[in-house]
Amino acid sequence: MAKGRLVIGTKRYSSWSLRGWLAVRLAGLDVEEVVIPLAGGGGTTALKTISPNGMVPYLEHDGARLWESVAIAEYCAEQAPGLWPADRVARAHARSVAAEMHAGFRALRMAMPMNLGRSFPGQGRTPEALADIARIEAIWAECRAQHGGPFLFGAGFTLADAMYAPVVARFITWQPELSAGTHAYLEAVRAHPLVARWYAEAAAEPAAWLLDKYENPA
Ligand SMILES: N[C@@H](CCC(=O)N[C@@H](CS)C(=O)NCC(=O)O)C(=O)O
Repeated sequence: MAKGRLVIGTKRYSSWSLRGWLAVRLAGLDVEEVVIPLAGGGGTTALKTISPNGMVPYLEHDGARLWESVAIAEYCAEQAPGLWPADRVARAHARSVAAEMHAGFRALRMAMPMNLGRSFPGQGRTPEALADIARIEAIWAECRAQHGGPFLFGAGFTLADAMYAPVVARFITWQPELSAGTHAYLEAVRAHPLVARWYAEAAAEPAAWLLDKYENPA
């Protein structure tokens, strides 16, 4: 029997769920996966009785209860320490860029929501979103220059990559102008087996879960 459960939202749209799911899968936790179709905009009533903050991801594992993707990520790193870089200085850097993602880039998240099944080139380019994109490209370039790529901290996919995986998905969907180095990083993350699996499972979700606000953005 599984040691708990991971509650997530619609894979096509739920960027925070993707972060938590990647952390849990990278750590190899034995948990049942429960997918709740999102209503969008915080209106998913089913979550109010499941998750303490009414949001996904939410993890129950071996007596522990965790909400907030960053708390789930840190818990997973306790179970599998290799999810952060081994070097102390690199680990500090990885934690900082992961925390910056968790705390920020709201303009990008609002202007270019995650939708794994669509393509919206040229749309969503508000000045604020473009400023967020510039900062993200600078973070990725610095990390990859220091650690050699293809991921942010070298050859291994860490929790820093998990935190930015939904940004990769946004860039693939919304196609802002990006550097060659950023494109190389998008390809590396998109090709990771867990990311590929998430995309495939998103594509198999029922059509009834589609939300007009994300399929036909203004
Ligand atoms: N700060 C939270 C954000 C979680 C969040 O906003 N999750 C969204 C889905 S991506 C949610 O649960 N929305 C509830 C809803 O749409 O009803 C985290 O890091 O986990």
